[in-house]
Amino acid sequence: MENYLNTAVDIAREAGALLAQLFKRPKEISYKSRSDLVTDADRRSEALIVERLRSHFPKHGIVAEEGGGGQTESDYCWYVDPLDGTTNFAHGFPVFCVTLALAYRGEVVAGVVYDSIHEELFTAERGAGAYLNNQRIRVSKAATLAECLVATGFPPFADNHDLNIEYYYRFTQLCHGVRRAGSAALDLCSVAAGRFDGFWELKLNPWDKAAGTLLVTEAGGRVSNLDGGPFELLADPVFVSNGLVHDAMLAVFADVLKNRVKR
Ligand code: 2AM
Ligand code: CA
Repeated sequence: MENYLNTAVDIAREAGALLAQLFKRPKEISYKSRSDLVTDADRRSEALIVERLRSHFPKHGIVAEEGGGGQTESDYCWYVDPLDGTTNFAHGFPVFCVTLALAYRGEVVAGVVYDSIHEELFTAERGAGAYLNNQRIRVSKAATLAECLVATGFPPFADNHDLNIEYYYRFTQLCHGVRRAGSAALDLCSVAAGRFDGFWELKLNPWDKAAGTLLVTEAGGRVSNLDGGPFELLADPVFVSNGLVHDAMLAVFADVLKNRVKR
């Protein structure tokens, strides 16, 4: 497993260096749909990552956001987001990353998230802890909502997810604040590193959350869906916390939902 992780780290560093270089130049933006933009950097980063993964692990499956991967018969599958935070990248806001995760029979066993602008490398292997630049990280110790900083995310144009505005509003009243930085993989790492005490997002793809959720659990945090049921990589939504405030946050989601249904 260490070999898989080391290779993933090398690839993430190489792709991250490419993104940092392209970030300084004028961006070429195109649209997958009205609300889904993509840049030349997404495609170039993905081409690099897929090429490297194929040469190291020719039998492994690859699921990559821009469609460059391919499924195989292997028990091993890589989930790749060549640029998480594309909207930030396109606008010149320096919050984005590369993320790769390896799943064995559907369970994520290793993950890497690399923020090349701030030179922060987050890594985790199942059962072996979570690390930031090779230093062990742990979730925060906040035990009440009143002392929490939490985070969420919205799809561009917040298509069909207006309920999240209500969660956002409610948590703004209950804790230090709600951040919405625009890269789900980095938000998850911020929970793992104890910067945020909780994070949820209603609609994400598996490549956005595969590595980051492993980071959180390996840092001692808890992951579930929004009603406390089991988290599933291939389903929505995702909710992570330091564990200590998990139940209190679940109660807020339930309360918002209940009051909304009544209206
Ligand atoms: P991306 O930058 O790789 O597209 C924003 O909070 C998060 O949502 C980002 O991680 C972003 O990933 C993701 N995202 C962007 N557009 C999305 C969409 N249409 N559906 C689901 N997730 C999306
Ligand atoms: Ca992406």
